[in-house]
Amino acid sequence: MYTLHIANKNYSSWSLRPWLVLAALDIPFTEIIHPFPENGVRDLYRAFSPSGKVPCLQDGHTVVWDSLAIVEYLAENHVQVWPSNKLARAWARCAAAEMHSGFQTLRNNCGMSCGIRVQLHSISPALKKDIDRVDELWNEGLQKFGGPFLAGEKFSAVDAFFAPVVFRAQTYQLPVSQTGKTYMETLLRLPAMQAWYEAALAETWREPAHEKETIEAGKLIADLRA
Ligand SMILES: N[C@@H](CCC(=O)N[C@@H](CS)C(=O)NCC(=O)O)C(=O)O
Repeated sequence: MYTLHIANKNYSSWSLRPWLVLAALDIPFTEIIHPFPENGVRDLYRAFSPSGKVPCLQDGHTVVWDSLAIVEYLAENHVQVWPSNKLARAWARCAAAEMHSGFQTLRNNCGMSCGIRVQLHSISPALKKDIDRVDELWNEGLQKFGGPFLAGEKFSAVDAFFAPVVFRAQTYQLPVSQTGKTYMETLLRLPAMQAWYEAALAETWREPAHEKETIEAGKLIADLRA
């Protein structure tokens, strides 16, 4: 049985990716949540994760850290992690890798906080560029492979890599195309996404650094958390 170490569901965008792969594909696992300490000292993650970061997967004596490595590790045992079609699989891996290594402005300006709604003060050209590229990728995948998921009929790891953006787009009402909005609805309706969202809303932990980051970006319109 896999054990996945994650942080707060409200904030931890990296944790969401492998968690969603496991949950949406019905792969049995146990989750252990390590809330971000309020004093910002995160060395305690070193107790179970070599990088001192989450997510981190334990499979018996094997420890796998970093969301992309975890997903690739899972793919070795579960063929449904990536699309079965070779072209779709190549595209899905490219899009997931691009998300994993880029979109710094989107990440910095629109920190994930599932349970709040924020009206951004402004959208800088750099942020607009990131949003437009996400939307372009979504449109490309949906058109090429027929939807409703990015690489075709079935949910796969590439959807998991964009799941945090879907929550960010919901929180900050990011401007995406109609096709992008339809894709967001598809992902938000996924039972595993709903389970994550409900758990995020129920959390009562507040971590000052994340709270500050989200409020700095704009005006708080709603806080739906417990
Ligand atoms: N590239 C890593 C990033 C992991 C990451 O930054 N995780 C954050 C939480 S969402 C973390 O553990 N931060 C703790 C710290 O930086 O001390 C991945 O894909 O897993």
